[in-house]
Amino acid sequence: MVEFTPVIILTGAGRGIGFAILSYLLALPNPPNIIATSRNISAIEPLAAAHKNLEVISVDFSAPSSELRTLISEILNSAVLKWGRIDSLLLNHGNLDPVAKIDVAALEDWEANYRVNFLSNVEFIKTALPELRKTNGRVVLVSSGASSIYFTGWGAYGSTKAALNHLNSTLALEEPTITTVAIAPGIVDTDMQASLRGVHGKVMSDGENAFFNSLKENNSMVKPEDVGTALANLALRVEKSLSGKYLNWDDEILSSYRA
Ligand SMILES: NC(=O)c1ccc[n+]([C@@H]2O[C@H](COP(=O)([O-])OP(=O)(O)OC[C@H]3O[C@@H](n4cnc5c(N)ncnc54)[C@H](OP(=O)(O)O)[C@@H]3O)[C@@H](O)[C@H]2O)c1
Ligand SMILES: *[C@@H]1O[C@H](CO)[C@@H](O)[C@H](O)[C@H]1NC(C)=O
Ligand SMILES: *[C@@H]1O[C@H](CO)[C@@H](O)[C@H](O)[C@H]1NC(C)=O
Ligand SMILES: CC(=O)N[C@H]1CO[C@H](CO)[C@@H](O)[C@@H]1O
Repeated sequence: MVEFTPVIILTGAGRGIGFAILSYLLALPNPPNIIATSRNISAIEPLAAAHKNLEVISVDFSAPSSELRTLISEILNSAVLKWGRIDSLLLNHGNLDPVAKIDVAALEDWEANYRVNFLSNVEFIKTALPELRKTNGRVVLVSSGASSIYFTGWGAYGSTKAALNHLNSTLALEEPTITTVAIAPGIVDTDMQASLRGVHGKVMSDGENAFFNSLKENNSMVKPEDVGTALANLALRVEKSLSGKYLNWDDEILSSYRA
């Protein structure tokens, strides 16, 4: 029996996979307390009126480091003030841009992507550690197959996800009381894929475009609800033995989290 209500920080909750995660958590018979963030919160802000266990915060993680530090500590402080603890970080936000070949790479664009996809995660973990140690907490990082599969123009995105994978082992090594996993969600039918088939198609090769287009035509992408369920359950109860691992969402070892 759990005699407290766990507190989950969920990022990128406004649409796509994060929205599916939030919907799953809110529909549980005993839902956790949740702080949900996104840049655009118009789809989720109304939910907070109906769910006392939900607080919604609008935040842009491309902000410079000094601002990022303040933004993240405000989010975490808000959870502690309201509910007295933090049990899980489910760091799902992510941005594909810039999709551009290295010969035209703009350092500023790569830097912004590193703040969003990687540095904000480091700052979240660092700042939450004192609370996560108290609760033997969990960190679920949303990585990508693109950390080790290479597509034309994806250098910034893929390398941030590879860096995120590295965090899993370092954190697992340094913080034995916390359970960390990095999960690749597969190719999921969200706006991110729509942008690949749209504007970003200009950068990729014909073969790469044909691959992404045929996934859509064949209706063979992962559904956000399916991967969202697995990620939500990992945030609620990932087992210690998985700590430090980088896994595909459909790995056999995760079957009990997908149900
Ligand atoms: N879809 C896939 O095929 C796929 C594959 C592998 C990995 N992933 C990963 O899965 C995660 C969720 O992706 P998705 O497919 O659900 O993408 P999505 O539909 O594009 O949603 C991305 C989410 O991240 C938030 N976000 C983006 N940039 C942000 C910023 N600068 N500051 C704060 N929040 C920001 C977005 O907020 P706004 O709504 O306000 O923009 C949105 O909530 C990402 O980490 C992505 O890299 C996706
Ligand atoms: C914010 O999200 C809403 C609802 O999902 C959408 O209708 C609107 O266009 C979005 N706004 C921006 C600036 O992207
Ligand atoms: C989509 O279906 C076609 C026809 O069955 C097949 O040739 C192709 O390999 C499929 N594409 C993907 C990405 O699964
Ligand atoms: C992709 C990656 O770096 N995964 C690592 C996550 O952590 C485990 C355990 O330390 C390593 O075995 C993986 O290589």
